[in-house]
Amino acid sequence: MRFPFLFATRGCRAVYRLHQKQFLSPVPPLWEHRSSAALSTQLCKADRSYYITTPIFYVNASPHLGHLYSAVLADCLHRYKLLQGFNSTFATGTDEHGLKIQQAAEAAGKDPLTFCTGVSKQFRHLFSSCNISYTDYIRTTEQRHREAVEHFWSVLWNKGLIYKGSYEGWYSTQDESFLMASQVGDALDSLGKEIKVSLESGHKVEWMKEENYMFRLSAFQSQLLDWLRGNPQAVQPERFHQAVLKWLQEDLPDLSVSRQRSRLQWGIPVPGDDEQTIYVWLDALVNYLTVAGYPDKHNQWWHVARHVIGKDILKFHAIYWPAFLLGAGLPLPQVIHVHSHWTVGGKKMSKSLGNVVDPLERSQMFTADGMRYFLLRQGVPDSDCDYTDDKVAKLLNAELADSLGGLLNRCTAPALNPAQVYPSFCPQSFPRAHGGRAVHEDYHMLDAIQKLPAVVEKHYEAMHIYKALEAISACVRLTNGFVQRHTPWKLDRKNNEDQRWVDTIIHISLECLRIYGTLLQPIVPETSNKLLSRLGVQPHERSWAGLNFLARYQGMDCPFEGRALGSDSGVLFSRLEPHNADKQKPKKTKKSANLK
Ligand code: ME8
Repeated sequence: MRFPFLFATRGCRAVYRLHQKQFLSPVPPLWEHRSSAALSTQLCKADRSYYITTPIFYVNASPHLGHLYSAVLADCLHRYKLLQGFNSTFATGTDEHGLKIQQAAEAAGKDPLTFCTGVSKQFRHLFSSCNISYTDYIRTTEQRHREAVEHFWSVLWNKGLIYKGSYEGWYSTQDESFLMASQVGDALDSLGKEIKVSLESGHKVEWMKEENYMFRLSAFQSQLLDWLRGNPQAVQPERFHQAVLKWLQEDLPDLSVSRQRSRLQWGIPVPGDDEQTIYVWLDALVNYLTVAGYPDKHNQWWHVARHVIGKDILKFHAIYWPAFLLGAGLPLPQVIHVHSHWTVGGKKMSKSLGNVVDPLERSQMFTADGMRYFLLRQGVPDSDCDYTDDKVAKLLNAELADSLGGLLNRCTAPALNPAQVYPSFCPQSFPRAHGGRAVHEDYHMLDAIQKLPAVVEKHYEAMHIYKALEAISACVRLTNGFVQRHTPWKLDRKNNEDQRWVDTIIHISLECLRIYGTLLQPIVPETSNKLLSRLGVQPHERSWAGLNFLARYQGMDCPFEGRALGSDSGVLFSRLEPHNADKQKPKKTKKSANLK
């Protein structure tokens, strides 16, 4: 055993160096891609694949708000990359093996597969109701996944990275996680009995002693440290990167990667040993490879993998998973995007507290776009956020209904736009040099909107979606301010000069709206579609490359000028009445209900 292990480890190092080089080679920002056609073609050929995943969700209970949040974040990144012309694959699905699921099925009096199929369908239904545009929905009970896991196990085994040993220590079934003594504390259960719990999750832990298979995790400590130090963007945001580095400086014992079949039947048996079941986390993590086509067709996608995960599963993704991959000689994920949690009433959602927010119900109440907008506008990856229905209603009314919807309504209303067209821009009214009818603030607005796509791109890339939305929202306010400042409804249409100025104001405002609609597609696909259709923007004109704000101001032709608007299909986003929105929660005082 010893020789192949040493050999394998050296082999891994060689593979790792190769990939690290790939990690370290700087990828030019996307706006540089566009600055040179030749470079762009070259890079696009090499870099056009994008692969984004959500965690696969446990089917022991129905989906909650946090699950939708992970899915919406990943969906937003996927849609954004598609707009940029990338070939993007987006995987989500359900994690169906393990003791926790076995026990939940038993409690429900169902056989495990029937139980899993039922809950997995609920996730699928939620995701389709919320326009989560995944390209693959994986269930770990599928045959393709079983084959991938068996192959992956055999690779690790053949490299001498798995050995038979015995594990004695704490185990949390809720987290499906092994814990060291330092990670365990005392607590009282609901009957006042003393129990041991995981300090991190608060879930009950039990002492277990078992013969099982161990993975040589300890052998990867320094390679993992090198990977993280050499790739400061590998785990984002920074605070989570630091957390992983800290863990890696502590003891990193070998990891138990199987359970005795007598205790855990609901899982994939260890190849060649029917007495053991593969540890559910090893099984689950391999789903990312299964979707990519592992073991023989994964090359196109695997080297560009990015995982969106919640902070609770960081250790599994940033330590165990990269170690398994290094062991198997596979590239490491490009980025692990970590997000924080949603709390309700300042507390973790839990059945016992009765504060679990049902995302399906909320998306029916606030619309799918409404929930997507709220989660992405208010969710901050760095820190936990508290959910209330009241906050949702206030935010959506202010930003989608009043600000964005109001702007569209003003500029397309027959009173101001009787011809129902994208009117002409008059360069004399709004010259590049001052001197027309535009004032200082108007130039400031044009400048801000000109820069907006690059700002949004930067934030989308870093999964700081809330910052992108903050920037868009600020620009919408600027455009509303522009219209308000010039009160086009007061101008005299019979006067040619006034008429040209009115047209110019509307042209600019519609151009602003076109930019907002295009940039918002990954966030609120239905609302954006409605907005862009009303402006007469065709589906092929909605990509990132088509953004080109206010071409006429830059002396170029504008393809929209003079074009008929699309038909009016009603208000962009209906205002929510507080009594509808606040169905469950007691009325908040004005102060506590303030938006962030
Ligand atoms: O951990 N706020 O599945 P899971 C925000 N099957 N996001 C939350 C959240 C909250 N309060 N609670 C959960 C598992 N999430 C494993 C994953 S992956 C190979 C296996 C989100 O059903 C968050 O992304 O417990 C978390 O990581 C994910 O749901 C996992 O949910």
